[in-house]
Amino acid sequence: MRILSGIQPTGEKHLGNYFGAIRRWVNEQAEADCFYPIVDLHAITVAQEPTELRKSTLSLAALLIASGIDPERATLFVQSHVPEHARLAWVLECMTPYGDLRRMPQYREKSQTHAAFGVALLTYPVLQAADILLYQADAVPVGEDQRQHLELARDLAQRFNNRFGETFTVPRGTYPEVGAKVMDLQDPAMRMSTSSESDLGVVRILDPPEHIRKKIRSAVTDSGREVRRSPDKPGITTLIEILAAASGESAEQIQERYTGSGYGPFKADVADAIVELVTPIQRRYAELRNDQAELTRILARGATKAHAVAAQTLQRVHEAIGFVPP
Ligand code: AQP
Repeated sequence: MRILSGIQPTGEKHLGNYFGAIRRWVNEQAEADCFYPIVDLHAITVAQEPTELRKSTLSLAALLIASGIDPERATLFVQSHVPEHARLAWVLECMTPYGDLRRMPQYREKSQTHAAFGVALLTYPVLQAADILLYQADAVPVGEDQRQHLELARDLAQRFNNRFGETFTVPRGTYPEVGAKVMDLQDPAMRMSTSSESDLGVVRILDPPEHIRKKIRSAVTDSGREVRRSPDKPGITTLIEILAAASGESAEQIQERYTGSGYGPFKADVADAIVELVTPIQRRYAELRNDQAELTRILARGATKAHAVAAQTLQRVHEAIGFVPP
């Protein structure tokens, strides 16, 4: 079983990234052959400050290891260290209908909120397909926001296989039962996101405990006092789901426990559960983040392993489409 999933070295990673992706990556690595790229080629689809990008690529590697990714088991690497990603993306772009990309929800959203953007904002789902198909991944653990991108990767794999013969494994997206879409604490109609408008709405894995408590205390709720999941209670629903994801309890158990207690004690417990979850990660991160030489070594080893697999796939692709070998 081969697994691939990537993460961008931008912003500080939040509970959505953790429940939707990172924690599942840690669980998968015991069972499967896992490839986890830090996708810096994706990060530059919007402008990045070079010093900051370099720094956040290494800090993200430290955060992933602190969260439990074991570089001896999983292949942790930087996407730009393996040139086959960009090379396969070009081949796939040549067979991707323009209309399919214009319909992608993230393109529609970001093209409206950014004053100027490059064409890569339109084409990056094809690069994402290349990331997955290069490693012949069977499964791709991601959050719900990636569902349409995964469909595109499947379509491209099937289209390529039909036209040129069996070349790619057709991947399937896998989504968690809880935490597939963690919502913003200030605007529970929106997904919790790095580029969210209000910092108060986003709980970051590296937030100090007092910030976490403040964010949970200030989370928007309705004026009632019933701890219950319901479409007319999106704020409370978000907090119940976060507590369920952090504690492993079901939403029903949580609702039962807080019957009649009001929002105060419930919110305090949500904050405690998050602090308990992130404290050991923060401690390990503080130990790792300054050892740049070790992080660089780990990423170089990962790139060598990733390159060996990626080069084989690209060679098969080039043969299939009729390129003359070098
Ligand atoms: N709110 C979320 N709930 C569940 N899963 C989420 N993911 C992101 N937000 C949520 C999942 O996290 C993984 C890595 O995402 P990423 O950092 O590479 O990029 P992203 O999805 O673009 O993250 P952001 O925070 O939302 O950044 P912006 O604001 O720049 O778009 C993916 O598996 C994703 O599904």
